Parts: sequence; structure tokens; C-alpha cells
Amino acid sequence: MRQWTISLLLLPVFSSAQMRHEKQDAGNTNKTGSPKITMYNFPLPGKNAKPWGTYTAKKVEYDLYVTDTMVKFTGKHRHAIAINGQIPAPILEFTEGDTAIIRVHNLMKMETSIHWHGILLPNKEDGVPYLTTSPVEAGKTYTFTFPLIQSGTYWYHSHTMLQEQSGLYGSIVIHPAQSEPDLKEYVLLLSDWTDENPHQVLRYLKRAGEWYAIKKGALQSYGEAIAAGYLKDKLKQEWQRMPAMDVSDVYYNKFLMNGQDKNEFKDAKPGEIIRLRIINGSASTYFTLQYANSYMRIIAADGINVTPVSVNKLEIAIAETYDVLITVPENGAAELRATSWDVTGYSSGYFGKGNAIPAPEIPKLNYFKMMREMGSMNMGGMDMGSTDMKNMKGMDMKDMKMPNDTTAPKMNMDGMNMSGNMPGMDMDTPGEFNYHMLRSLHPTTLDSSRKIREVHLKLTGNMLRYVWSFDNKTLSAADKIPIRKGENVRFVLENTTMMRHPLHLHGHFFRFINAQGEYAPMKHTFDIKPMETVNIEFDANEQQDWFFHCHILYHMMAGMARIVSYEGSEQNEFARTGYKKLKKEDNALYPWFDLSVHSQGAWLSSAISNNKNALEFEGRISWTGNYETETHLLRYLDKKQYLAFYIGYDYRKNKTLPLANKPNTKDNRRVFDAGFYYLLPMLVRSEWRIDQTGRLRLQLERRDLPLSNNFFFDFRANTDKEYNVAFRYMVAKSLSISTNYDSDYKWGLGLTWHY
Ligand SMILES: [Cu+2]
Repeated sequence: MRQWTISLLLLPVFSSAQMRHEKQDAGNTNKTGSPKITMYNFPLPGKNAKPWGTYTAKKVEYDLYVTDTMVKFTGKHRHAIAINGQIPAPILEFTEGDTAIIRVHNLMKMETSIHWHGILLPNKEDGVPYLTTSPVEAGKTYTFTFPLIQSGTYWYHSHTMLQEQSGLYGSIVIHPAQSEPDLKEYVLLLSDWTDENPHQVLRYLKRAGEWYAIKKGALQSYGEAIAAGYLKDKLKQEWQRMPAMDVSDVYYNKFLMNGQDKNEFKDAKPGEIIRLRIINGSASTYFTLQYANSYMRIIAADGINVTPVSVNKLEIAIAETYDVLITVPENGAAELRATSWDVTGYSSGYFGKGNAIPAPEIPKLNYFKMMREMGSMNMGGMDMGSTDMKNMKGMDMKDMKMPNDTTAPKMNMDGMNMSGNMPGMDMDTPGEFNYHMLRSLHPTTLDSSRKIREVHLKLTGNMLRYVWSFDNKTLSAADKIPIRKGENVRFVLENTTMMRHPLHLHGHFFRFINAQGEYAPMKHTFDIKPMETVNIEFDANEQQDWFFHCHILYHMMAGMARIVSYEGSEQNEFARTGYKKLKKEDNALYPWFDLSVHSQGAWLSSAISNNKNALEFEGRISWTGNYETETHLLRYLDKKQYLAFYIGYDYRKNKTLPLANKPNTKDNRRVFDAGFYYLLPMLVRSEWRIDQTGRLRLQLERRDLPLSNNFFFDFRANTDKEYNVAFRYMVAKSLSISTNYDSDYKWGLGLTWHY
């Protein structure tokens, strides 16, 4: 990092380029006399009477044909969804004041939808099926019509199930009504790609399989913990019943920029300043952007112009957009690299001609170190109170720290307007981006005479069962959030989970409260870090129902969503009729099983489960004909889902043992039973049960204890003096080589199939 900073500063092109930026910003005109780039491109809060119903301006029409397609991002043929035959979908370009007329033709056999992310439009054009807009049925066309009252960089994507992961996303560029400086510009749409069916991805997350963590190097096994000196932290974490912390859920095969992992922009001229419109259209990947030739000068965030600020590293959350200026090198092609936050891959754009100038490598994550840092913040498991976190509210001081490299040559800061007024920003060189740097061009304060409605929401989640929620309620279990037109609405959001979440509010821009006071930036999507509390506030100037959700596609589908509803406003026809269907999505049933076929017998462990209920079946059979089955129907009772009540049936026959003919022994049993599961520290599942004859049993079980990166240990023991120990070596997502010793069935070796 330090080396890179120094070499960057030595590049002569940098300072002159930077100076040119400054002249534009400071003087508000460039050589050709174009207007300043710092104009306000958004209706001011409280003053934005939205002219819905005024469709008088120039009409700009697009036809979007949605089709199934085959792609080969990794060399393997896979199903995907394209618009007009392409992934990403075409760039839709407009000028502020135009009326967009977009016909979505669904040529697939399933329904689809398109949401216009960040666009202010009438409720029924927002494109959320079963909430604001009709789904576009198979074979049908839906025509969206809305006036464009804003400018900037936005995007569009399917809001139906997991279609976005399959390729249904594209860019929107709205040019301002007044002209801007004539800079060459490029749209960079970032996304993630998995060769798996996205529904299988979600099912795999629900079953908490280990393969993604193994592929990402994020498993954090005991072996690795001991080798790296983090055993105590690992034990502490498991004692608190927390699974290994991770920064991302899914293992991706590819990260894409405009549908490719490498792009060459050879028409970018040496020394030229260019504008990049960067959009994170991925389903669940945060990206870190670094550019090889100059700093990136942020000029807009989420489509809205901000006070320009230079950074050397820009993290872009899912569904955010940033416009940045960069300088093309005098010689060579400089890389702009978008690295996934889990550092498992990246995609690149090269600007200029000639030898490639690579962007810096981002080192692999040290998960144990992150776990230790997180552990020191987290005093009592996932559900800690906020009292100890007061000093962190909306302010991660760590993020405020700027690179302080005294050995680096000092830059001439003359004429370098560091966008002023930033507290604590007396820095030597531009550093890493953080939200406190975002400063609106104009005050964004809301009309203080209006009523304030404060809505408190905790971001909650159950990593073990992959249920994501607000206030421990998934969308399907929650009420709407009522607000009223004419109010100032403040959301106080407290992230109690160990993951980051990019939250998005439809139909509104909100003030993102940061260190900029009355100049807080206006956004439509923001990231919230673990244990952080963030305030947003907005002018409730709309009507009807709008979606508010985590933009990690799998979190949204697992329940982290709410409907924000204007009281006293008539719902549109789709909200009235189809609302239930939308709410059902997060409570789907997911099946999975593990089947071990060993030399002495076979073991099946299976479940079918939704958010609160599960049907579990376990069967064991020896090749000599002894067998046992246990069937449990269970319901989770507490918020954390440590405790579940069940009823079940137990059927077993062990004919080789002497007691075989005596009913209801541990070896010959046909009984109904009932009991509780309770998850103990160290992720040990305890099972307390009583059967119809009054027989009691306590069983302890720990599964999938990671010994090394692919190597797992299971044990089970109960008061019937039965026990089983097993080891398995995972060779593929669905396959392990396994061995076990069972007190009844003895030792065996074979394979385990994971579904
Ligand atoms: Cu999330």
C-alpha cells in the first residue's frame, strides 16, 4: 500500500491531471467555457413537488426483450437471463425532463419484473411485483411510463425472486438538462456470477453448508486457528454459539465489469480526464475500487452530484453508484480494478493504450484477526444492547483515519481544494473513501416545522439458519411501517448482526446523516457495518407503499425487508391484491440431506424447513438388517432459534441384540416422543426428550466441527449409552469421504452425499 502510494505520487502525470480537475472545480468553467460540474441535479428536499401526471416532455422509448439465454462466463454453459440478448442489459440513456416509455416484453416462460433503482417515479411504475406493479407475465408486455425529474447514474434490475443473479440488470444514464463539461464517459456496471442455479445457492445457504467457505478460504477451522495463534478467539466465538464470521455468503465463479472480467478502453486518450459511471449491480458483492494511474475523484454518489473529493480506494456497496473522474496515463493502459470484498476475485477495466499498468493487489483477508476485532466489539453474542456502542453511532472513527505516511513526498496542495469543511481532513494525500467524505453541494436539512416520525429498526439475523430480518421479524411476519405524507421521517437503524447490509429505500432519496451536518448527502442506498447505528431522514412526500430492504439478494429473499406505507393513502391495485404473495417469499420450504453409505451401514440425516418450522428425519441401517428411524416435527420458539419444541416418532429394530423382542428398549422401539432441542455453547445441540412410556433421554450432538480446511468432525452421545463419532473429508460441494464409529453399528468407511 505504502509503496504504491509513493510510486503513484512520483508519476508526473498525476499532479498535473489533478490540477486540471481543480481548475474545473474551482473556476467552475473549463477551457471551452462549459458550465461547472458542480450543479445540483436533484429536486431539493421539501421543494420537490413531483409532477406525476405531467407527461409533456420529449418521449424516449425503449423496447426490452427479456429472454432465457445460455452463457459461458466460466467456460461451462449455464442458463442466464438476458435483455435484448445481452448481459448486462442495454444502457438506457435519457435527458432530464424526458418521459421514459419502456416496454418490457417477457419472452420467458416465467414471470418477471423490472425495478428502476434510484429513479423517482409514480408508485405504480416502481416495478416491485405484488407491491407496486403487476408482474410481467410470461409472454406479456408491460409498458412503463414515467417522467425523469432527476439526472445521474442509476440502474435497473429484476425484482422477481433471484432473477437479478441470473443477469437481469442494466444501467441508466440520465443527462442533466443543462450541459455539463464535455468529458468522455464510460459506464462500468459491476456484477457477480455463479455457475450454480441461484435457487440452489439460497438453499445451500439455508442448510449452512461449508463448501463456499472452503472455496473462499473463510472456513476458520480449529487447525488453522491453532496454527495462527487464535485458538482462544475461536473457542470464545463458538462458546457464544456464533458460526465463523464471514464477509460474504456466496462463493462466486466470476466478478464482472460490463459482463466481462477484463475490459479495454483503448479510445481513452493519453492524459485525458474521463468520467466513470460506476454501478454495483451485483447480487451480493461489495467491491473495492482502485485505479493504477491517479486518484479517483468522486463527483457523484447514488446519481447525485457531491462536493468533489479524491480517494485512492473506493468501496462500493451493492446497489450504490458513484461517478468518478480519473486520468488516463500518458503511456500505457492503467487498470481500474474492482476487487470483491472477500478478495476472491476481481474484474478490471484498462484505460489507455500500451503496456498494462496494474492496480495494486489487495491482500487476502485475515478472518481470524477480523474475528478478534469483532469479538472485542461484541460483548454478548449477536443480540447485544446498544449501550456500549454509543460512541460508534454513525461514526466509525477508525474509518476517519487517513494515511499518514511521513516518508511519502509531500504533494503541492496549492489549488487542491480538498472539498473543504471536512472535519479532521488535514491530510497529506487522499486516502480511503468513507461515508463522512460525502458532502452535498447544498444544505439538505428538512423543513424543521414539520412533524418528525422516528422509526427504530434493528437489523437482525440468524446465521445458523440463514434467516435475515428487522427486529427479528422477517417480511412475512412483520407489519408495514406506517408513515404519513408531510412528515419528516427518521429511520434509526442498528445493525446487530456480524455482517454488513446495503439497505435501499424505494421511491425516495434520504439524507444520510454523517459528519457533514446540514450538508449530509442524499442517497437511495447505504451500507451499514456490523454493530453500527445509522440515521437516515427523508421528506415523506409520496403516497402508497414502498419497499425497504437489504440489497443483498439472498438476505432480501431470506426476509430482511419491510413495506413502508403511507397512512391514509389508498393502496394501488397490486398492493391490495397481491401483497400476500410478496410476503410469502421469505418463508419458503427448503429441503436438504446428508446420506452416508459406509462399509457397515447407511446413515441419512434430512430436513425440510422454513423460517420457524422443520421436519427432520434420521435413519440408520446396518447391512445386517438392523435399523432405526427418528422423525421430528419441530418449531423454533425463541428469537435466536436456539430453542425448539418437537413431537416425533421413533421406530427401531435391532434383531442381533438379545433384548430384541422386549418392547421399548433402546433397541426395539415404536414410540411417540416429544421434547426440546436447545443449542448449547460450542454449538452443541442438546436434545431432551420423553416418550409415551415415560422414558427419558438426553442427547448431545455437535456436527461439522472444522478441524482443518476440508476436514470435519461429528459426535453424538446419549443417555441410552449410544454414541457415534465421525470424520469426513469434503472433496466437493456434494461429496465427502467419511468414516464413523457407532456404538451399535461399529466402524465403517465410505462416502457421504450432501444435498
Ligand atoms: Cu443484508
